Amino acid sequence: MPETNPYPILSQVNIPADIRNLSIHDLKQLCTDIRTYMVDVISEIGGHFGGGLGTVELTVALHKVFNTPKDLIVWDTGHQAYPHKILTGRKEQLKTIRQLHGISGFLKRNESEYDTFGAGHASTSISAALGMAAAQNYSTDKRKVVAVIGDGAMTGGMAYEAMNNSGVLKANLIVVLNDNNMSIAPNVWQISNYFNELIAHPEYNKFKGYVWDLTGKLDQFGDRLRLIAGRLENGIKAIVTPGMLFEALGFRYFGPLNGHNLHQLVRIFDQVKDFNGPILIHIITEKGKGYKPAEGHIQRLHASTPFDKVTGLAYKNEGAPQAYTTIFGKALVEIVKDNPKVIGITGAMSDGTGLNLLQEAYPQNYYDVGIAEEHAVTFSAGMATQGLIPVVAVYSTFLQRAFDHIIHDVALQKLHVVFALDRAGLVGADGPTHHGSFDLSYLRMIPHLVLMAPKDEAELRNMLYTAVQYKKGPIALRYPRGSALGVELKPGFEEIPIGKAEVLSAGNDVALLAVGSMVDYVLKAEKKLREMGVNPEIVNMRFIKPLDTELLDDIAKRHKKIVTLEENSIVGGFGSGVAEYFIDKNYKTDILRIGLPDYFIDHGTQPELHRILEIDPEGIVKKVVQFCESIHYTNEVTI
Ligand SMILES: Cc1ncc(C[n+]2csc(CCOP(=O)(O)OP(=O)(O)O)c2C)c(N)n1
Repeated sequence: MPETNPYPILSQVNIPADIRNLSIHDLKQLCTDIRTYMVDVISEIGGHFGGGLGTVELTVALHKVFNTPKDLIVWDTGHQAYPHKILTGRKEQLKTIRQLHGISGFLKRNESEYDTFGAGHASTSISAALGMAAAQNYSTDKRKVVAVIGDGAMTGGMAYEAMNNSGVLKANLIVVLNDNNMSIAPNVWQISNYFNELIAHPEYNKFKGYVWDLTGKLDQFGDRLRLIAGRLENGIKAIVTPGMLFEALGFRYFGPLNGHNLHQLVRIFDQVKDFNGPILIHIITEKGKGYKPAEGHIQRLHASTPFDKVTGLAYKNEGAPQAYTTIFGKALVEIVKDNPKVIGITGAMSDGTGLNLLQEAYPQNYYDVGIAEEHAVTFSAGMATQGLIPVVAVYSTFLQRAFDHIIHDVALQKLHVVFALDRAGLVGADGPTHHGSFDLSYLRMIPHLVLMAPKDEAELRNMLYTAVQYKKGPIALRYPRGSALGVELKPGFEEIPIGKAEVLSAGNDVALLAVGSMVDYVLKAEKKLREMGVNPEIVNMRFIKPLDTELLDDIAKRHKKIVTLEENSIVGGFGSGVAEYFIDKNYKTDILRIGLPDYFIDHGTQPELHRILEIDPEGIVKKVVQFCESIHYTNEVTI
């Protein structure tokens, strides 16, 4: 029997031009093919999933109606753009997504001319698209610009700043609001609740059907008429209200439409694409659409490691120690049990940060503020003024958003806010938008802020406890993505003296000063170093700020060679702090800083990236031995 092609239409499509002449019937089959292909590929290799399943019809409709790549589509965040990648020349490459040297899991300008704007962090699309739309004023060959933003990303303040500015500029910009009522977890968007109530309203549905039938026959004037008719209709004032927020900001609002009705999407895009001024098209979609396990799953398989296609369940990593995230979440629950003034705050990342455990145990001590990291920080500052102890649990990369808020709202007022930074260091498959490469640099410079990094999960627990006890001002701890080391966890907590390091091994050839994840790697490198005749003193510095200056003074007396190790950019990080201290003290010491280089690091697994950057135990041995030899050599020449 001849094999049936599982993707009959998709196998004939490589770029958007291939779909422009397809019938609606074939386009619908194309949507089915894309879903099947996504399930086949992503179940094998893992990746973002639910969002993309929800944007299949939207992606097909956009590329059918708009003349991409000349016309510009800006995807917010980018995790939902797998169908876009499939349709824009990267069908085969999808099999390499998020892998070393493979394509990125997000949009990347240097990956494809169809990726108009790089992203990974949420809520940037309308601003970027507005900039592109404004740029058309300087061009004779004008492009149309479309931003696609999810309801989750709409909880980020910049989306509103951009909409306000769009209205002022009267820019020719189409915003598609992809509303699936989900962020990663169920969304915390107040406006969404409002839409839902309206959409569920029987009068709304009755009227909507009537108006749609009538106006559907009236091509491009139909939608406008629909709004006007809505305003006139007696007793159904609610019908015009879904769009009123956007209309107040200067947008013409269309919707809500069924975002899985391809025919309807093609028609609305055709109708509005030549309109002037800002347009907002509100579509309702379902995250995980078309794949039963995702449709039924609470997080709609937002992202997953490889999984069983039938059940949707991720294959288990048997025997791996608990993740740092879980250790943190459990420790916080224990702390809150004894101290109800401690409050956990997340920006739409409850599972990602382990705060879901707090949410389950003590919901009244838990806040999800939406994808709004700036707000999360200032909200916490406000809480701290009232004697509460907020713990902002956030990925290192996303806290970058709130830099001014940490300085202006927290540190300047010496407020006791605890920052628990997950995913510090290289995160692996998510790549440069998500690596936590900079927190030691951007936090170390802030006055009054205490900054710590645990060497293992036991120390993480104690540092969290220490941070909660510390009443004098802001205090942060940062820990890596993934499994912890599997060390024994003692019941209870111990307070760690602020600014005190821990000497782990004695030696007199070189001092290896490490923080966080690098401590374990240095200990793994130790044996090899000693075998090679290098006797290192090994220190777990614990504190990046304040540094243990008493110990550093002592080390400066005993060592001529110092190596600092951190999983952070070497620019402005822990090593820079040590070097600055040594310069200020006029210590004549040679310092080698090992850390992340001063460029953006692509995606790959954590071990792959550590190996390539030579910050794994083998790389550390190599660098330390070279350093010791080169100093030795230099000294000989000088003498
Ligand atoms: C600034 C920032 N904070 C947090 C995240 C993590 N994050 C990635 S996607 C996502 C949910 C996005 O929801 P939505 O925009 O509705 O898209 P959907 O996945 O529902 O299609 C979150 C919170 C992020 N990417 N950027």
